[in-house]
Amino acid sequence: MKPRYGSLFALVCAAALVAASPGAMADKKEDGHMTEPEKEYQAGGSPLAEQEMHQDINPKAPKISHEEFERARQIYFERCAGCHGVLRKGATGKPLTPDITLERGTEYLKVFINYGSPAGMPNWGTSGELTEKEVDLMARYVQQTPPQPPEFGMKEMKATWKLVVPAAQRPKKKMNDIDITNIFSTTLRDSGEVALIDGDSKKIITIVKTGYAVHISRTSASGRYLFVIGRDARINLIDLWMEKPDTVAEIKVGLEARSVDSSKYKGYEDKYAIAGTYWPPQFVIMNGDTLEPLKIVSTRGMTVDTQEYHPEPRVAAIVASHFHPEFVVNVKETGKILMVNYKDIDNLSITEIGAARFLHDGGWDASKRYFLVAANQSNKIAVVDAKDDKLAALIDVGKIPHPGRGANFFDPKFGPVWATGHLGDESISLIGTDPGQHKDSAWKVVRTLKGQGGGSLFIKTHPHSKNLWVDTPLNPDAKISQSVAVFDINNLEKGYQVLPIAEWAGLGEGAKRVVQPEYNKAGDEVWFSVWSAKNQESAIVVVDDKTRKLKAVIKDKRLITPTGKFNVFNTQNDIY
Ligand code: DHE
Repeated sequence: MKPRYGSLFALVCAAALVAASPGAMADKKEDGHMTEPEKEYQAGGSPLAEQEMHQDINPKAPKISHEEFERARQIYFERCAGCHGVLRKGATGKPLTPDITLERGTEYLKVFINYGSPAGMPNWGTSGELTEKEVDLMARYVQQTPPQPPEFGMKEMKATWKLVVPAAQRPKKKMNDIDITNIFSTTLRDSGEVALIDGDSKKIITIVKTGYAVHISRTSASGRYLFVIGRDARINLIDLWMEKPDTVAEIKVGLEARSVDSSKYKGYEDKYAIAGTYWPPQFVIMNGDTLEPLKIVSTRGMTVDTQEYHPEPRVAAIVASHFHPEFVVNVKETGKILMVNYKDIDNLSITEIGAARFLHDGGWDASKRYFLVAANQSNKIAVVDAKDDKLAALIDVGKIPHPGRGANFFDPKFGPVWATGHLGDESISLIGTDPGQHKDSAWKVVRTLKGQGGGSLFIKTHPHSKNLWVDTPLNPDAKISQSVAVFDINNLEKGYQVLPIAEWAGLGEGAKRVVQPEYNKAGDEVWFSVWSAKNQESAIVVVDDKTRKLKAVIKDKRLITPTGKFNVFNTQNDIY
């Protein structure tokens, strides 16, 4: 084993040296380390840090006191679990189970944690994020038996379920004079709230308290209800018909989560809701207008490629099918897409489609028959045919695709395409999506555009627009992370124009990352979040889509860390 350790050690140290030179620090991607914003993104805190877990003494592991174990456990869930998994079985990061870590030993692990690795492990010690003592502590901690957070079944869900306003006591018609179809449900990430912003007046209608590090909003099929999910797996059901829209039901569906949606198939509008959890690895089908939990299904099982058992396959994106009474549930670690038919939930039928690891986010093509989802660490896009419930294609794209819901438009040369940007490189892949009329282009990357740089999270257009917007909030260069690139769909060869969105916001100090373009209902305005830290001012910048000129800046001291924005109409109708 020694020589292998030696060469790995050399690699790690070489990487550390590169990272230490000022030039390399400016673009740490060159040496394989994660950039600072990327680290925050991938290794964001998990609510499991606060969860009680049992320490199991492993006689072979180095000594660790109970207090040290608790401190290390907290660090692990705040920094490491996002990549290495709750049970340390590995996800985007390598597995860290005792069979591996005990063999490596404390000294080796310390070097690794301190300097990071060219494969993407952040340099926790040399970056100053962890002290020397903490590095030593973490090296000893990862050799202990991983503690397991508790399960969360029907009893626990029911205990957290609150029907704030029963359906019968809710308004029979819309009680406000807001155009609710043009509301933007805006994630206020670090205050655990959403701001409902009137798309017409650009004023905050109300702020609703939601879960911890709130993540996404989705709209019910009728457009009346909003579902908001926090990382702590708390869901708020907000009724937009109320005089002042507010929570009418609430539930916690696990200990950590990211995704929620509701049934959209004809005849089942607003009937069911679904949420997927990171921990426990499962999804739950609920009553659509009360959030009463009805059916929980585990996602534990075999991986698609090596066909090995995985104990914690997290649920990533979920969408509601328009072709069948089904939810499309994307399971990250197994790389499987589950078509969950809700027609008879007592005799639930699930079609399991093998795709690739690790499934993350995605969206429909323009016809809403095909769902395209990023298998991010495989550098692929998987395409599911939601009519025939089959895998239509697995397509190689750029490095770490990250589409959000992607962007659909008509390419003058190749016909209908769906596009994704990438976290790992500057490319934008355009995939043909029409196997009927444009057979030759279907499920192929027909064009690769060059964007501003890596660190892209979201891409957007609108059927009424000629613009394709690509953000780059995780790029290490502030100039790039604080601006956005816009392409002319009818003249893609021309390249992009850069708009200095953060500058337009006129804010003071701050990261000012420009994130997630979102259209208004009419498709003539694009909204961007200018995302700074919790204690700094943030804003939303509204751009006129036709002229690409600044239209409005929304500032309010309540707009704390705005990130995702979800226009009710566009989200309801899957327009992107
Ligand atoms: Fe997200 C969507 C998971 C970090 C903003 N994010 C998603 C989805 C998943 C996911 C699975 C798809 C949900 C769906 O469609 O049902 N996100 C994760 C993570 O695991 C990750 C990497 C780390 C974490 O600890 O959570 C992560 N996400 C972030 C952020 O740091 C972002 C940029 C800011 C924030 O608010 O937290 C962020 N994620 C978003 C947004 C969407 C999203 C805005 C929805 C985009 C859309 O247009 O639909």
